[in-house]
Amino acid sequence: MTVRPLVILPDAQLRLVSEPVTEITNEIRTLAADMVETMYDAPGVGLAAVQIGVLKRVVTIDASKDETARNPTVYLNPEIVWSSEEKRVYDEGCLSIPDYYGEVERPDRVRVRYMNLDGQIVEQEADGLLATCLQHEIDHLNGVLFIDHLSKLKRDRVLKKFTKAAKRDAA
Ligand code: K2U
Ligand code: ZN
Repeated sequence: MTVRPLVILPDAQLRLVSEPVTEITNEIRTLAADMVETMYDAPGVGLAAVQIGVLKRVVTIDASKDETARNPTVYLNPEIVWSSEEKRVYDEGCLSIPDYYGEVERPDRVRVRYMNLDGQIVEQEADGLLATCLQHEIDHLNGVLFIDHLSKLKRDRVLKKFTKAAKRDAA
């Protein structure tokens, strides 16, 4: 397993739509293992494959509160099949937009359908941090970032800050 470098805003890759996984190959299994390693190293609660530069619909999440017992879940081709009417606001962050946080309102509970690494189709109902993270990660697979749920003013400010930093780092 390898810790892979993170793709950071304003990298255009973050705006691309990721491709479905059509076959569970050793390459997919290695990708998932590297994502889990990278997620814990960050540290993060979740990670989408695009955040390490791979445009495949693969997500890893470990929203368990007990940091000593690692329990990651690998989601292949995850999709939200039901969302609650009730909403919840969470102060979100993103490993691709380091050290920036903003309040995002999302459905409080969701039901997600995905394929696991054994090729089985699974449905899972989630609430709390897991529900927020699932929606955040599936947004990533569609080229959507949590700043897109903020005001244009805040989004433009963040984009300007990270674009300036990227130019400075390139010089
Ligand atoms: O996709 C990512 O960038 C990892 C995200 C996952 C996440 C976003 C919002 C809310 C919960 C999870 C985070 O950077 S992981 C770090 C984290 C953990 C809890 C709350 C905020 C950020
Ligand atoms: Zn993110």
